[in-house]
Amino acid sequence: MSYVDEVYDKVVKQNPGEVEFHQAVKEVLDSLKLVIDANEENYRKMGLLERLVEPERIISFRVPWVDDHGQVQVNKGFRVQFNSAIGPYKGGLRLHPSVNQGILKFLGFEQVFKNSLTGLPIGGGKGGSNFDPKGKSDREVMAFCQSFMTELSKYIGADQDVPAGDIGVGAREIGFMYGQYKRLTGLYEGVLTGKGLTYGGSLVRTQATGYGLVYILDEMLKDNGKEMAGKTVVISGSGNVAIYATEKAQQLGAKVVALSDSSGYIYDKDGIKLDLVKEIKEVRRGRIKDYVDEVPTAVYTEGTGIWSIPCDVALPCATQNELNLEDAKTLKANGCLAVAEGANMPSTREATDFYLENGILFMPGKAANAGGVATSALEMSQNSQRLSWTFDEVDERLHNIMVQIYEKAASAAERYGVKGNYVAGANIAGFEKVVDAMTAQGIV
Ligand code: NDP
Ligand code: 2IT
Repeated sequence: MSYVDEVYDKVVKQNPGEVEFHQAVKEVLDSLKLVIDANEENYRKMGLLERLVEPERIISFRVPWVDDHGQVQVNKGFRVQFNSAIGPYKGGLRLHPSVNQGILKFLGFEQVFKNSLTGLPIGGGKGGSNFDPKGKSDREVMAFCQSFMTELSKYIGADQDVPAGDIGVGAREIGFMYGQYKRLTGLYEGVLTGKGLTYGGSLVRTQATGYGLVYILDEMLKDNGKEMAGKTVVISGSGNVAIYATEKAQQLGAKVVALSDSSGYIYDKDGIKLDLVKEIKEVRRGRIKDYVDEVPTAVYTEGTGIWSIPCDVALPCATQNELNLEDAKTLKANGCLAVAEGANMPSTREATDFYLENGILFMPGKAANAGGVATSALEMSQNSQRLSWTFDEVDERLHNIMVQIYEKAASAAERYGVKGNYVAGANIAGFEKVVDAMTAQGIV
C-alpha cells in the first residue's frame, strides 16, 4: 500500500466519526501523491505525513455563561493548534451549533496549507464553540465571549496563537473577547485580528476575504483568456465573505444575481442591491428574505437550490459541503465556467472532481479565501510596528498576495504535469513550504 493511503487509513481509524476531517485530509493527501511518491522512503522514515495530520495540541474546555433569564448555559469550547512550523498558530474562531472537534480539525488542517500559501509567517490553527449567536442579546453574546476568553487566554498570545473571526464571529465578538483578554492579562497586544479600527484593527480586514476571492478569481479568468466584466455571478451566504465578494465583483463589472442564508435564497435579476443587504445583515442582523420586502421584483425561495440559478461564475461563501455533485452538474448544464471557494471546503469531493473533469475553472478555498488570513497577518505586522497603514496600502498588498498565490498554485500544477489543476497546485505549493520548515526544525 502506498504511504499516502496507509496514512489516510490510519487517520480514519484513529479519528473516528470526524468525517469532515477525513475528507480534508484525503483531498490534500491524494493531490500530494505526485510529490510523496518521489520522496516516499525519506518521508516515511521521518514520519512526515503522520506528523502533518496530527495537531500539535487540542485544547477543549467548558464555557459556562448566564442567559437573560438567569439560566446557566454550558457550551463546549475548543482551540486546535495544528501546526506551528512556519509561525504562530493563526486561524479563526467559529461560533455555530454544528461546531465539534472534527470540524475544527478539518478547518485547522486546511488553515496550515492556506497560511503557508500566503507567503507570510503564520502557522495553522482554528477554534470555536457550539454556541449559537442567533437570537441572542448583545449581553448574552458578551457573557459567552468573556467566559470563552477566560479559558482561551491561557493558551494564546501575540507570538503564540492569534485567533480571528469565522462563521458567527465578527467585530462585535472580537471586541468582547479582546476586552476580556486585556483585562485578564494586562497586555495590550495583537492577540486577535479583525479588531475594530479604534483599538488596533487593520483597514481592509473586513473586506479582505471577499475582495481576495475576487482578486484571485479575476487572475484565474485572465490567465484563461476570460474576464470578470459582464459575468453573471451567484454567491451563496450573505455574511462577511459573501457581502464583500459581491462588492468587489460588482466593482469589476460583474452582475451578482443571488445570495442566500441557511433559510433560503434570493434572486434579483437586476443585480443585488448591496447597500440593502448590508443594512439587513450587518445592521439589523436580519434574514435574507427581508430583501424581497423592499425589492418586490426579487424572488425569495425557501431552502436550498441556489445553484440552480444560471450563472457564469459560482462563489460558494457559506459553509462546508454546501455544493454537491448534482449542484455541480446543474452549474455545468447552465453554462457555468468558473467556481471559486470563499468558504472552507464548500464543494464535496465529488463536486470538485466533476469541475476538474469537465473543464470548469476551479480555485479551491485554501487558495481562494486566503486573503482574509493574509490581511490578518498584515494586521499583526501593523500591531508589532505600532503603526496603521492606509486602506490603499493594505488593499494593494492583499491584491499582490492573491496574485502571488495564483502564480504559486498555477506553477506548482504545471511543474507536476497537471496544468490548470489548482487543487493539486495549491496543495503542493502549501505543502512544500511547511515540509521544508518542519524538516529543518527536526523531529518535533
Ligand atoms: P458569517 O457568519 O459572516 O456568514 C456565514 C453565512 O453562511 C451566513 O449567511 C450563514 O447563514 C451561512 N451559513 C452558515 N452556516 C450555514 C449552514 N450550515 N448552512 C447554510 N448556510 C450557512 O461567516 P463568514 O462569511 O465569515 O464565513 C463564511 C465561510 O467563509 C465559512 O466557511 C468560513 O470558514 C469561510 N471563511 C471566512 C473567512 C473570514 O475572514 N471571515 C476567511 C476565510 C474563509 P445564517 O445566517 O442563516 O447562518
Ligand atoms: O478560514 C479562515 O481563513 C478565517 N476564518 C480567517 C482566519 C484569520 O486568522 O484571519
